[in-house]
Amino acid sequence: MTTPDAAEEEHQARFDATIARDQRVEPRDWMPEAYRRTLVRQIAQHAHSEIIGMQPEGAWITRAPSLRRKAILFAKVQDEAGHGLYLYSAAETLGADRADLTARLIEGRQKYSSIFNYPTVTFADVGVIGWFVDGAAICNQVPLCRSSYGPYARAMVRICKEESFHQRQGYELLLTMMRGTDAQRAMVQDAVDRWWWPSLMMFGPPDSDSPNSAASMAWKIKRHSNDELRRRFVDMTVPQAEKLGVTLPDPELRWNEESGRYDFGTPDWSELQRVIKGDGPCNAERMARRREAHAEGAWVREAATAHAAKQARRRARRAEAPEGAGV
Ligand code: FAQ
Repeated sequence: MTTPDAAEEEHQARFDATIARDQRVEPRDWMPEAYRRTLVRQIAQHAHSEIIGMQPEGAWITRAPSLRRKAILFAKVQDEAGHGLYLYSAAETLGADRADLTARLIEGRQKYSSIFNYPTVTFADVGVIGWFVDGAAICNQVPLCRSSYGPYARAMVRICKEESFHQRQGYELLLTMMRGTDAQRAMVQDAVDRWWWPSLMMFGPPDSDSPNSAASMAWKIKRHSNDELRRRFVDMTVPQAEKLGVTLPDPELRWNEESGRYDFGTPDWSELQRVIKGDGPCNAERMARRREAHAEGAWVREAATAHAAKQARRRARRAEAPEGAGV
């Protein structure tokens, strides 16, 4: 007879082999509890970020300068809601409950990305969010399409395709503004100055101060370290800034012949910690709006639950009724 310990070891060995072969772990498979917890944590934070991330740009929907820009912005903000929903669904395949995850967010027990705690002061911020924030999201999330957990990796494929459209619309908006007046060019440069460092912080703390990275990389949830992804973002963005005609606000930024990459300055890590802990410029406002939206949506959840119960009762009656009874 197999003892519980031996069964556990067998499960663990099968899981380790799946990871080593670069195969996917699926919801039906046994997985270590710490792997499951890490995934729920990361996927929930990611989902919360998409939902809170609707706010900074959403604030410009009523003020977009043309019908075309309004339609694009509407579509983008709706996409972020969709991303949140795919991600909450992925978390549910791990046994998490979406209502519980939302409660954790609005009670401040779960995090969301620091980047969404900065204000959108002008319409150029909409362009810079697309260029920097969606650009950073692409750098971070394309490798997550190969994450070891199947439902997360598959959700990422579609999300990345949409993020790519988001990044392009942002860059195109900025190109248009840069071809405009001096005042428009100054607005773009000002937005670049304000969003550059917070965008670099999106990738998380430096590797030396990233408690979750070692396990997440061993489990192939994360494929690259925070610092490596930050570097890739800088390498990708500098030539785009040159083409656009803006200056990135980092005096230490320069091409390194030897490494074939850019060297750059150090973000203010104390600022990242402050923003993560709730003391960023807009944390209180973002959370208040999220709580308000949740309360405003209560009737929709109640109506959907009542409708689902009615449908279930109908299905049960139909199943019980003799054939041809027409219930
Ligand atoms: N903000 O040990 P690590 C988007 C936390 S979606 C807040 O390095 P990990 C789309 C971290 O959770 C943007 N907290 O952690 C969009 C951990 O806390 P915990 C979101 C942060 O997980 C665009 C602690 O610090 N993207 O932009 C941040 O290995 C435009 C220690 O850190 C994702 O969520 C931060 N910046 O690596 C939407 C991508 N950084 O839980 C609208 C998926 C770190 O131990 C408009 N997530 N923390 O208490 C990831 O890749 C990872 O979770 C990292 C963090 C890289 C974010």
